Amino acid sequence: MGGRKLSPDEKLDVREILRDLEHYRPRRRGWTWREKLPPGTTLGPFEYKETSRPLERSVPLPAAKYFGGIDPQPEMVVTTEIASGRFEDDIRRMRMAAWHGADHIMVIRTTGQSHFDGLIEGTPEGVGGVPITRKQVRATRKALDLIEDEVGRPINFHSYVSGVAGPEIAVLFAEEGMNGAHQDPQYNVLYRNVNMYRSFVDAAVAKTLMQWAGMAQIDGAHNANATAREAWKVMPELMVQHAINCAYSVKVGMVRENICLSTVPPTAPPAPEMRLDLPYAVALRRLFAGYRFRAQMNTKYIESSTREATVTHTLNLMLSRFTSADIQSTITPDEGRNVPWHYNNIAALDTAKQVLVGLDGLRNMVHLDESPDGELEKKARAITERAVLFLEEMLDVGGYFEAVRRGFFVDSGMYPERNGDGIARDPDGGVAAGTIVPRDPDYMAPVCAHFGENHLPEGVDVERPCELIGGCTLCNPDKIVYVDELDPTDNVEVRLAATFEAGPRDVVYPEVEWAADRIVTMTMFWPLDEARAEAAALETARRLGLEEPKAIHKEVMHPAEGTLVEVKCKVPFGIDLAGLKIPEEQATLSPDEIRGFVKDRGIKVVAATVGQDEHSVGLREILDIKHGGIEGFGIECHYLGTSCPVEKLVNAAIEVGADAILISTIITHADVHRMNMKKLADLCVEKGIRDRVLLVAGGTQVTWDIAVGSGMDAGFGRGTHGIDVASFLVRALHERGAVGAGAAR
Ligand code: Z97
Repeated sequence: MGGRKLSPDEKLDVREILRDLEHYRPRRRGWTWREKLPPGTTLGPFEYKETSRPLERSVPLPAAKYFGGIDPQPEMVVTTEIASGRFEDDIRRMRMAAWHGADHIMVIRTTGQSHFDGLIEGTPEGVGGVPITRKQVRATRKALDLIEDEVGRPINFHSYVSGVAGPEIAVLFAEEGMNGAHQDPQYNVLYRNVNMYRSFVDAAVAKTLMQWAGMAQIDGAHNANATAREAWKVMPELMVQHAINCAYSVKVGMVRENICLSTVPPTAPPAPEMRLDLPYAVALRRLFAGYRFRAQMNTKYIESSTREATVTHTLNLMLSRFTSADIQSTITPDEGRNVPWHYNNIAALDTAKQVLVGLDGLRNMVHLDESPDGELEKKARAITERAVLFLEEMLDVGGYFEAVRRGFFVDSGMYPERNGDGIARDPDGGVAAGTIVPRDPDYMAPVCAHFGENHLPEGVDVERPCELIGGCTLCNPDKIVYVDELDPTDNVEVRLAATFEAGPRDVVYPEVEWAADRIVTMTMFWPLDEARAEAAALETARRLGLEEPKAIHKEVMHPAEGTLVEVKCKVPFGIDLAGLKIPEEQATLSPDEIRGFVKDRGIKVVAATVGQDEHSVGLREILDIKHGGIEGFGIECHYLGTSCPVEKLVNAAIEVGADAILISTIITHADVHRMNMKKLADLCVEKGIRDRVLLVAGGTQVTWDIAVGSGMDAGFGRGTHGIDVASFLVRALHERGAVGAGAAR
């Protein structure tokens, strides 16, 4: 695999990624924005205003088949967050995500890495979360190289720089070609109780490194949103938090193009979301013009309903289109109920793509009412004024550190109201208090881009301090010491043997999170109250022989009439691929292909239900334009009604010059459906038209084999749509060529 392009029908080989990992070097540093296309760029039948260069390989939205398979990509970078706890599983999900349009992959941590006091080397993965290790970072970046070559677009890899080991993590990220990271000293102070002075000193070091590596930085303001009891009340404070991190980053030397605000629409329905969140978004973008915006989605109010989460996300995406975003994050709709599953990452990405592309160029037609007395403007101004007053008060009391001591931040009041429940920290307390050591007059660290200013002795004149030692690890990666996982029982090799390579190679298991996790879901409606519906659902899963059933979502349709229950459980077996019977694929043609053929050549059919069969609905749905029937493709349909004698159908076929006769039967009593098919076929032979007319039978009990065995050319059962029949007709007529088309010709 190394060096050559992945093939779409080939799985990512994790062992290949791991091979020779100690010698892998990242091929670039820094963040990459999308290549925007000029407004007016066309793709398929449409013109777009806000798109970027399409992917070379991708999975388009399901509806793309009606539009020539186009897959327009929004102009903003699109994020997905992946952290199953096992990087060998994550990288496969990253590949799927890239095919659905993600070019910013965040490896989030389910454990607080900032509780670790040092950089972790040689540690196993997956214990209580996802600690960041060099091996994990390197293997992931190496896999992403392959994936980005496959889709034809650079992929940004991202994680977090926090905790007292923040600077060390920043070094690791710079060494390993990480492209972006969250970095905000306020996160340490407020949420991890790391000493505040230490946090800011560390942040200066970390930010310097991130700037050296060209990494994009995302701040931590969104955490106040997620933590506050009433998230919409922290809007003024959020602005202050953004301001502190932006100003500090600029002071350290970071360029504005790499400084991203992490913004979250603070509310969700049933709040009147847009009327609260839009003024906030507008105010923020005005106040921080020149910085980048990373639009996050609201997760605070997500519980177990993936539907509800998706609607909130859609509203959030509208907000991004009404204002702007440089990076659009996506949160998986199952985030509220489990560690996100493969297909939910993809669902979120598709939601983003669908909404952003659907709202392409919206602002050309719809303008925000920014008149001075309008609601939007008044609210935007009020939020900004509150933020400025907050900042002023902070300065009045003596600055940020004193403000934190007094519990100014994450207070549940809407400033200037204060409820006295903010997060207060002791400036002399917290993790690593008292650990800041003044630099000695001859302080010297022979490393580039970190650990501050060197005080070189008089007369020593070097361009880079590391020249004194023949290069630091940033300049000379061969100096990096690569430590592999040291735990003999929990390491990637052991896990691979237990998952990917467990059992015979051709036995497969369903999965949602990790290879061979065997998890499936079932959706059930029970005409019961919530408690009994859940119990009934779990009992059903157990009786079906499924293991470890657990209700992951319940929704009351009516307190007495019934409850929807979603259950997850484990399948106790694998499927032997050798024993699988794969039906021959009857792929449908695209609507355009069918229309094109019909337009050129014309297709006529006669159709009826036959025998004593009055069941016309199925056939009508196949024919009728309203239900996606074959009429809609331009096929000329002569419907002869119900209980039609076979003779009448054949005569009509001759009269109109039909290319096909479509019969439908639901009644199968005494094999009457087979008899009617045989009768039709025989009569066509007798009348000398059998080679010129296609015979198609349909009905709930009809199968392809039954129909063909009874003299038909095709048979269609339950679940058939007009496009299936139309595709068959076009293919069959195409195969026959111009020869003998039409019953009377
Ligand atoms: C997001 N969904 O949008 P530790 N630093 C900052 C953070 O925001 C975070 C950490 C560090 C969320 C992701 C929340 N953010 C989760 C500014 C976490 C994480 O691994 O807990 O030590 O640090 O980003």
